[in-house]
Amino acid sequence: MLSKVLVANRGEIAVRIIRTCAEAGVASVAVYSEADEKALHVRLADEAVLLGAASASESYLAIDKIIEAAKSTGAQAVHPGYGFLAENAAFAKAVEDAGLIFIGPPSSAIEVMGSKIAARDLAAKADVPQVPGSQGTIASVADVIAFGDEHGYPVAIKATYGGGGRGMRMVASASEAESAFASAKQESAAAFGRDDVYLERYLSSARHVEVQVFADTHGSAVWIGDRDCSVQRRHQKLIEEAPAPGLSDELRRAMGEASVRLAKQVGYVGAGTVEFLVEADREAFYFLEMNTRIQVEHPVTEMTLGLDLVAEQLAVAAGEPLSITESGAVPRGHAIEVRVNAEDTRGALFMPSPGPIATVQAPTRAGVRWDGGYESGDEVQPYYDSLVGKLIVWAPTRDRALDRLTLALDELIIDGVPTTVPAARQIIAHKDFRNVAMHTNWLERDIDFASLLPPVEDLSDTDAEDTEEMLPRNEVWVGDRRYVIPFFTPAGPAAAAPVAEPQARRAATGGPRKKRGGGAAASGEAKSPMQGTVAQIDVEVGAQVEAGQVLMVLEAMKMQNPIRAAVNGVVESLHVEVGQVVAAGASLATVVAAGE
Ligand code: MV4
Repeated sequence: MLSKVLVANRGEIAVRIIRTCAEAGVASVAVYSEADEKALHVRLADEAVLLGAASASESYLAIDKIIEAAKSTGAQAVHPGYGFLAENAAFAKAVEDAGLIFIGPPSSAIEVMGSKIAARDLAAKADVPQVPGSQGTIASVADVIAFGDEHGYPVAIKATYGGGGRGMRMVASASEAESAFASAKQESAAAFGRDDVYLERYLSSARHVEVQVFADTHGSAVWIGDRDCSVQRRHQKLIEEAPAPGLSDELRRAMGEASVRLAKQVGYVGAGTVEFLVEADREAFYFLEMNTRIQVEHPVTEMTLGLDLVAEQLAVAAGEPLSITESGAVPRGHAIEVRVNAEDTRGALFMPSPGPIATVQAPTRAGVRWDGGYESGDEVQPYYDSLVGKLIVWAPTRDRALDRLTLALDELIIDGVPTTVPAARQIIAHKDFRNVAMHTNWLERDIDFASLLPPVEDLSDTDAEDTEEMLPRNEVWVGDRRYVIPFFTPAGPAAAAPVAEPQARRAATGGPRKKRGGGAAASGEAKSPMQGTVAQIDVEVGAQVEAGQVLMVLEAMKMQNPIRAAVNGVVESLHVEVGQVVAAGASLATVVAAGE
């Protein structure tokens, strides 16, 4: 077995890995940022190394610092968890080159699967079915229309170096091709640094089913169950379950065998997940992408198969053969996981709401597991993902698991921050979810999610003061893009927010609004409408700007939110830098109106 493992992550997955290390007799090294000095993963690990400032680029994404921490503590291996550097081929390579063991596949496998086009080519070679797609990256909008003419609409435009749905746009007809192509490229560039896109035939009401695979260094590769992850909002999974309900044994086996063929084709080692779209009624499945990491939702597989997948990862990394020698172990009962994020779901907005957690208390009933990253008194930081923990239930049948989950959600106590629990309760109480009538577009297309959750108006904060106050955010959809817009009104909370003003007038400015002749907005500070990260700054101090012009882009909840000038004028000052995390209401820039 390994002697010491550095865990290059934070929150619940770092805690999860450290706990298994302790069970396996493996010493653990935590790494942390200045914001995480008191974090649970730091408290639990045998040793901890400070990486740097709070921003992820200074800490959990700082490859050199992490390698140095592994060397200085004498760790033999590095576990990347999920997110951060988990699917960064350069990081895996740096770990390998430092003579350390990367707990995951070879960097070459990460690299291949990182290009969705290379992954599709490999899937074709391994005889894994997939939806029709373009021959590699496309050059222009004409390619979208030609593809739509040939294969029919809808068409999906996807980021070549993306994944997880970011940069993805659905094109319903030729008339939408131009704007979808432009915004897919723009979002891909912002999210992945490269704007290559490719095409696939878009399946509108399939389910999202993934297969867990595992391979060792002795040439053995197996598939061990599947999970349904169809319930997603803005490509964030909310609920996952195992086994995927309603699939025939033949379909499961065909998907499992296809997944193992792909894993073998790429020389895979360790835990991996192969994602598919499934049309269960047609017994059809289509490869989407392969995730080369342990996934957030791995516990539902563990609960139904009686496994510890992290322990298996450690064993494989130590060069041991897989303990699971056969594919297709039959799951026992049913497991469902709910992701619990510190988010304010009022008005179905899901705004990240970090802060101190007064109390975390998980239910204690039979068949319940809580994988948490925080204890009472800990603080959810604004710099990272808002996942507080995962509530997982197991029961002999899916119906009983849903009943148990309903009670467990009632019993879960998290005080101090709002959570996504109310949204999860609404979803699992829905008859379509109970009846396995959900699919990838169910939540966003068929369910009026906003109507399920309390409207902002009903619960708006009443601690407002002064005359100008930032109201709860509003959101506007332009095509498939979400824009969050703050409204500033003279008094009182949550008067119904207008939605019909032109974009330029709804610019993200706060502070006193000096009225000028004709009612034009005057100078002002551009304030952050939400907690987020400055992804890009488009102007310099002294620049002439027009009302509505984009000053910068704020990334929040994986969306790119333009911050626009309220007035024609000059940028007097910029108050933030790229990469900086800003709180809601933070001052971003000051624009002085022309003539002032
Ligand atoms: C698709 C798709 C339909 N057709 N591709 C989203 C995550 C990423 N791994 C792939 N995803 C999808 N790719 C084609 N050709 C449907 C999804 C998808 C999805 C789409 C919209 C809303 C929710 C979704 C949930 C899961 C998968």
